[in-house]
Amino acid sequence: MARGPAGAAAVLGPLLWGCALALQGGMLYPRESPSRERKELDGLWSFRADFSDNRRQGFEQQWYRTPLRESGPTLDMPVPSSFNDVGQDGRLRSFVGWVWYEREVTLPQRWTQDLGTRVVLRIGSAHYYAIVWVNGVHVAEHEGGHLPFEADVSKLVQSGPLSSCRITIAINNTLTPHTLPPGTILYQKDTSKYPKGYFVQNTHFDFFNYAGLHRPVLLYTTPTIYIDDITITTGMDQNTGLVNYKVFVQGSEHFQLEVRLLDEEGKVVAQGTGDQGQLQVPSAYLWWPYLMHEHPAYLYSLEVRLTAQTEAGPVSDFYALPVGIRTVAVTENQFLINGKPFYFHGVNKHEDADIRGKGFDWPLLVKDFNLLRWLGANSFRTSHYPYAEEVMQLCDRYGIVVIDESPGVGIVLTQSYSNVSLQHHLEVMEELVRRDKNHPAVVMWSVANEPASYLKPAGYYFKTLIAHTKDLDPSRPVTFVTNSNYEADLGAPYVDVICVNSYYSWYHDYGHMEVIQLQLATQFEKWYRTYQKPIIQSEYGAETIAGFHQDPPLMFSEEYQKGLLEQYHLVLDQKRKEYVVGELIWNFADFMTDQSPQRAMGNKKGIFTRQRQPKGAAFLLRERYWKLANETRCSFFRRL
Ligand code: BDP
Repeated sequence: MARGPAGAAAVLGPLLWGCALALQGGMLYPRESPSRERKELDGLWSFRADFSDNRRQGFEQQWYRTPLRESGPTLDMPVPSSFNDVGQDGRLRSFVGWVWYEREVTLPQRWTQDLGTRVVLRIGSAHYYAIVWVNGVHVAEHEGGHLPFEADVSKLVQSGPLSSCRITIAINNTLTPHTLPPGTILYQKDTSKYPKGYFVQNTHFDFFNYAGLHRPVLLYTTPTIYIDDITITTGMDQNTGLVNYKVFVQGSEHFQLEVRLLDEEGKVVAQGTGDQGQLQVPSAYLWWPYLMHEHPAYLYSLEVRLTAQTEAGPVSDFYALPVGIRTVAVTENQFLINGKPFYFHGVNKHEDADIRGKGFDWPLLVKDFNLLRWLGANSFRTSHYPYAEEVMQLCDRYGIVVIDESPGVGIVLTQSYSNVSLQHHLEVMEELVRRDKNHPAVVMWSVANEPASYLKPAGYYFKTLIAHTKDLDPSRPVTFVTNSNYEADLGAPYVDVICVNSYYSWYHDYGHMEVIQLQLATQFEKWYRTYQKPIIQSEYGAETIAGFHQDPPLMFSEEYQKGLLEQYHLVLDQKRKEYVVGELIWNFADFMTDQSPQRAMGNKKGIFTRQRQPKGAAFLLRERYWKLANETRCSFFRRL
C-alpha cells in the first residue's frame, strides 16, 4: 500500500460499492487526453547496489540528497528491467538488499509554472519495497512488487526556479514471512563453513526473485480538479447493454460530469450526467472471448468530461476508458460468460525472459499474444502475481480471458497466516481490484496459489480474504489455486470455482503415464462430490528439455511431455461434459527459477522455450485448442 511522506497509514475511504477500504484514491491508467500529458521515463537510469555489510550505507550517507554518482561508482541500468541479468557481476545477480536508482528529468515549463497543473509520478512496479525521493525530498513508500503506486510531486517541481527534477528510488528485494510472496532470510552462523555475516534468501515458490523497476515509470499531469477514479460494472437486459458507472473526483466538491459511451465507429450510443448512473445501450455488442464469437472483444469507449469553475477560471478534465459489456456467472457445474458456458483452454504464464528478467518489454508482449492466438488459447492465469497493465489491456483488446492472481504464492509457513500477513494480503487485494476492476477480460480473482491450506489458520485466513475480495467486487467469482487434498483443504468451502493443480506421473509415479487416467478421474470425482462446484485443472505438465527425444518416451523428452498431456486430455474430455470448466497448461514458456538439483537452468515445463520457440507439445495443444474452440462454439473458426 502507498504511504504518504510521513509514512502514515492511509485513511479509510469509500472506493467501490460503498464498502470501507484502507486505500485512498484511484489508480486509473495514465492516458493522454486534451487535459492530460505524459512523460515516459523509460531508458537508462543510474544505479548502485548497496553492498555494505548491513546494506544501509545508502541511508547512512543519504544517497538521495545529492546526485547518486557523487556517492561512488554507478552503473547504467535499463528501465524497465530486472537488474539481475543485465550485468557480468554474479554478486548482482543474486543480490539481496537495497539497490538505488536515479534519473534526472527535464520538465516542460508549463508543468513547473502553471499552478493549475498537477504533476504525478507513477511507478508501474518496484520489486519489492520502494522508497521514493524527488529532489531529495521523500515522496512515497510502497510495499509489494507487482502493483503501481504514485506520488503527487506538483509542490516539489513547482516550488523553485528549477525546470528539472531528480528522482531517486531505493528498492529492497528482501522477502520475509509477511511479504507477498513470503520468504525467509537464513543466516549461516557456522564460521567453519560460511564467512561471517553470510545469509541467503529462501523462498517457497518456483520462480526467480527478480527485482528492480520492472514496469514503466512515468510522470503525467492532470488539472488540480480531476477525475480520480471510475468504476464500471456491466449487465444485459434482453438486447440492451447496461453500463453502470461511478466517477470519483478530487480537488473540489463543485463540478459537473458528463459521460458519453462511444462505439467502435465513434458514434455516441448513450450518455448521462452526474457522478453515477446507468447507461443503456440498445442492441449492444457484447464483449466475447476470443474464439467464442466471430467478433470477439468488442470495446466501447466511456468518455468522462469534468468541468468546474474556480477563481482562476474554468477547469476541465477528460478521461476515456475502454469498456466491454459482458456478464460472468458461476453455477454448480458451469462457468458462464454472457450466459453461455465458457471452457478455459489456455495457459499459465510468467513474466520472464532472457536478460530483462521480469522487465516489461513490448516485443515480448506482442510475441506472446501472437503465440497465444496461434495456439488457440482463449485464456490465461496471471500465475503467480499481477501482470503489467499493458498486458491486461491487450487481453481486453484480443478477448483473452484472465484469471487475475495476487502474489499470494508460497504461503506455507504458519507465520505467514498471522494477522500481519492477512492484513497485508487484504491490502494487496484492494490494490489489485482497484487497478484491474474495469477490465472485461478479467473474469475471476485468484487470491493465492498452492497455500498450505490444510494448516489450521488457513480456514479463517481464506474465509476473510475471499469475503473481502467479494465485498470489493461483487461482480466476479473468487478462487484460490490448490494442490491440497480435497478433504484437508480448509479454504475450498469459500471459493466459487475449484482450481486444482496436479502433476501425476511427474512428481509421483515417475515415468508411469499409465496411472494418469485413473488418478486424474479420481481427483475430479472426489473434489466434485465434496463441493459441487465447477473445477478447473489449473496446472498440469512435465519438465521437458527442448531437443531431447526418446521413444518410447522417457521423462524430460519432448515425447514424454506430449504423452503425458494426451493422458490428461482423455480424462478432461470426459469430465468437461460434466463439471470441469477448464484446463490451463503449466507452463506457456520455460522460465528462470532458483538454482537446485531439480532445475536445469530454470523450470522447463514450457510448451515454448524461454526464447518462445515451440516444443512438440505446442503443436499437440494447438490441434486440441482449435478443435475445442470449434466443438464448443456455434460457428467454425479457421486456424491462424
Ligand atoms: C506447481 C507450482 C508452480 C511450479 C510447478 C512446477 O504452482 O509454481 O512451477 O508446480 O513444479 O505446484 O513446475
